[in-house]
Amino acid sequence: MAITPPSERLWWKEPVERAEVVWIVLALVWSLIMFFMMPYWHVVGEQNLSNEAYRIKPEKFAERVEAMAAQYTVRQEGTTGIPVVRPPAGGDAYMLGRLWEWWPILELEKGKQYRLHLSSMDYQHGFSLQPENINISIHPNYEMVLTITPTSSGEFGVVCNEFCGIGHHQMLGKIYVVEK
Ligand SMILES: [Cu+2]
Repeated sequence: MAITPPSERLWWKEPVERAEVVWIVLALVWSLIMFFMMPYWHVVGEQNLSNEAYRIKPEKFAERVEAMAAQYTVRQEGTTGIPVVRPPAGGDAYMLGRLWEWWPILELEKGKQYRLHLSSMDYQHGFSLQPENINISIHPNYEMVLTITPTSSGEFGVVCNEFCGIGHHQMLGKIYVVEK
């Protein structure tokens, strides 16, 4: 029975079974490979974002997004009334997440670098850029800043991939990348 002590009191002094040693070594080697793959893929595979995070109040962030929209809106998206904003190349671009939209729509220039600021007004949202598959979690009170350079032009979708309530599936945004 397990609640009684082992019959051999010095049970830890027994030699480890050979097969067990093999498995421990295999697991150790594999975990070390995975450990070093993380920084390796960050540089070579370009799989992780080199993002920065800052504290910011949602009201403050909303102010900045609205200031950008007020200054650089170039048109409205169809009949939706959603502004399409074209921030200056090389500058700051803002997008906010809230129940249930990514706002506003951005228009960026191919080959130009931008500082893309992302934050949430309410709950946790996911910023998933499709079809590029760039993903980052977005939280209220934190501003995530990504330094990005669009390498291809076209229309890119932003999908929320953190479940955020009844309208989660409708939480979409858009980024246009245009050639100069
Ligand atoms: Cu969401």
